[in-house]
Amino acid sequence: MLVHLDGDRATRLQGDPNHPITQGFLCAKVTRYLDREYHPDRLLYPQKRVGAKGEGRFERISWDDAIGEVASRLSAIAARHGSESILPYSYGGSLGMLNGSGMDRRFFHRLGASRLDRTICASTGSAALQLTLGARTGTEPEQFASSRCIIAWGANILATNVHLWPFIVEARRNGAKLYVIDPLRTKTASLADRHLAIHPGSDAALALGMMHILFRDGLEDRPFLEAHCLGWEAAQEKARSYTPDHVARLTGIPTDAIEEIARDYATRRPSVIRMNYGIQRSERGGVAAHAVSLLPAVIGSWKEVGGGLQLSTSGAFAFNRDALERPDLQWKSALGRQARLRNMSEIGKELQASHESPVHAMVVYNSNPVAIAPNSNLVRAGFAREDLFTVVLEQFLTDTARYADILLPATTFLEHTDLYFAYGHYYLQMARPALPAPGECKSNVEVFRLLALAMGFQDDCFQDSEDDMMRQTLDSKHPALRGITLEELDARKSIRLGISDHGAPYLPHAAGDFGTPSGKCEFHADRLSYRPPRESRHGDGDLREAYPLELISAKVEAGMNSTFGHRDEFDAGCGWLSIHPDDAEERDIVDGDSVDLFNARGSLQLLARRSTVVKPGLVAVSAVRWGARATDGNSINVLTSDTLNDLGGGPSLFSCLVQVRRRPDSDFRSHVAAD
Ligand SMILES: Nc1nc2c(c(=O)[nH]1)N[C@H]1C(S)=C(S)[C@@H](COP(=O)(O)OP(=O)(O)OC[C@H]3O[C@@H](n4cnc5c(=O)[nH]c(N)nc54)[C@H](O)[C@@H]3O)O[C@H]1N2
Ligand SMILES: Nc1nc2c(c(=O)[nH]1)N[C@H]1C(S)=C(S)[C@@H](COP(=O)(O)OP(=O)(O)OC[C@H]3O[C@@H](n4cnc5c(=O)[nH]c(N)nc54)[C@H](O)[C@@H]3O)O[C@H]1N2
Ligand SMILES: [Mo]
Repeated sequence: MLVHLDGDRATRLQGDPNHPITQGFLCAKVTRYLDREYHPDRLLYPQKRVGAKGEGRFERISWDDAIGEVASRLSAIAARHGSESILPYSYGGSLGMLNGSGMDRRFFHRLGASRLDRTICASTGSAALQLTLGARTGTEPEQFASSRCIIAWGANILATNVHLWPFIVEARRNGAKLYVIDPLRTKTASLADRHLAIHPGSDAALALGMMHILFRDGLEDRPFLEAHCLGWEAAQEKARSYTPDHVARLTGIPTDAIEEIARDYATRRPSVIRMNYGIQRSERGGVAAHAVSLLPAVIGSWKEVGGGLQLSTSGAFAFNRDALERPDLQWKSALGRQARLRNMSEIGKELQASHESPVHAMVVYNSNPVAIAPNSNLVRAGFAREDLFTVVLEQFLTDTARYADILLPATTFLEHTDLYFAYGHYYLQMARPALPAPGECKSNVEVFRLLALAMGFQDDCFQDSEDDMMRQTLDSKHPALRGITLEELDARKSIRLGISDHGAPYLPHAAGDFGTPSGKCEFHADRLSYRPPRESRHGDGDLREAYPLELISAKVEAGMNSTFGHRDEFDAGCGWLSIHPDDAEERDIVDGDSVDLFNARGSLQLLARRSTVVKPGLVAVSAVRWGARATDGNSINVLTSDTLNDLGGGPSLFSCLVQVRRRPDSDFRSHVAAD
């Protein structure tokens, strides 16, 4: 992206017209990033808590005092309770490698802190790809332009992946057909040729149903299966019972649509699947992602430009992560045991004082766990513990920042140097600061460097500059990084990774080459079956009686998880519950009514909107608004479950049963237009 400057002030942000993916435009949320950059609520100085935990009252202190206090408290806690009682918590605030998984990792490794299992977003789907393909390889976005059948599977492309859309538009201009498989009629779904409004969590059944039809009609690519796949015969056998009629009952998708998508997928070639992480955020999301990721092998579409599948692209290249993160500095017990691994999706449980190995200090950066982690009443209770020492590095006073004992002001991506690995595409990028850091903001790299020095860590790596760190990271044997230097990045900013020769289309599995133990695409037929999630209308009977509606709290165009929680429009957008007119009628709810959305885990106050974006039995709320912006102080995740799903230790955010009730005090029934 380009930053237009007037002196040292930015006047406009723009997509780089010369960038093959950005193509001159930015997404809805970042195009207005300057309002965030210069927002009066930016945190500008280090602060120390003076109010109660969570109250958000602080007083300004100096950086020297802040770093001194954090270092001495962490040292004391490590000495008294062991270093594993200290936990870093970070995720998607920055996709920069230095500020997201660089100096911070070195610091916590050296400290001997508990390790964080970063599962909140993508670990389930990643594990599924690993199982099927042996790597997280995926079709290049550019190749979508050559596809004739595109399936967006649990992928709200227009909202969350808008830079793929121009390629889809181009493909459709050439006659491609777009299917969207999503329980919600998202904007993406409403623009599809056919929207399959699947029951949440039933994707494995649909994938097996498609397999059934492909094999039944002889549409499979037998040579590809025979040469490059393992276990497909057993999967074919498994798929036999997933007849279109049966699958229609399991998924809520009409039989004719199941027949149509399977036939088009096999015959309108090349055909490609854009699976996104929406599909794996349910109790059985791992099996679902595994089942879907087998389909390209069944029809042999990995051979074609514009075929295959994309969930992730990150398995096609490898940086020198060891040099960047320095896992060798880690604490190990005399018996070689590594520090405890704590799952970030279970942070509520991890923070309970009664835990077998209690956490006594948290350092949070690039994340807002009080808002975004499931079962947030439990998370909040953990953060409220008086005996928990909490440090938060933030740009804004988020729900989590309110619980900080020491709150440190962070730079934005416009103000620090970083290396950005390719997410959804195959370009490596580097950015130098375009703008000066306001007030006393510091980058994560700088803060962890200062902390390391204050704690007396002598290792040379804590003296490294950002440039040192980038050179170390680029120093990889992986062919995709061959010849890419910091100098070249400085000159060009964005460089295509060497994933194919001379810029030829990237076809990772045209001739097999799977990274699995067998070297083949692996069909794990033993796992391939459909069981309904417990938290679904087909699941556990008792739960369903009390909480008959399924909640999906998916992402929106205007937000980035909870990052833009300070914006009024985003905030207002997340205050609505979409409920089908039939379900609203049954509960005497009209547009604009104030309602309680609740289950056994929590309750949330919202405004209702009758809408056919959801089908009967389903409700939807946009995610994730800060609790601090809601009248009752609650984020949507008071309702979501911290039950882990079936693969990779991920959360089951989208398997969530709820009930809705009109609030007794809802006597003003405002007139609000239905959407
Ligand atoms: N504008 C914007 N862009 C973003 C983000 C953002 O918050 N805002 N977040 C970024 C991040 S962190 C991520 S991980 C990606 C995620 O990108 P996506 O995976 O596209 O986003 P989600 O909203 O998690 O889920 C996508 C869709 O899955 C649907 N879904 C829910 N349950 C099921 C199911 O059981 N089966 C199927 N087939 N579909 C289901 C939801 O209704 C939703 O429309 O987006 C990134 N891009
Ligand atoms: N109900 C529900 N819950 C969800 C999801 C959902 O779809 N529905 N999505 C899940 C997913 S996919 C994800 S990835 C997680 C995301 O959860 P998080 O990773 O916590 O993402 P954000 O809410 O965007 O919060 C990131 C924070 O990092 C801060 N930040 C940005 N850059 C920097 C920096 O350079 N330094 C520091 N110190 N801070 C910085 C931002 O100000 C922001 O407050 O949420 C998950 N939770
Ligand atoms: Mo995510």
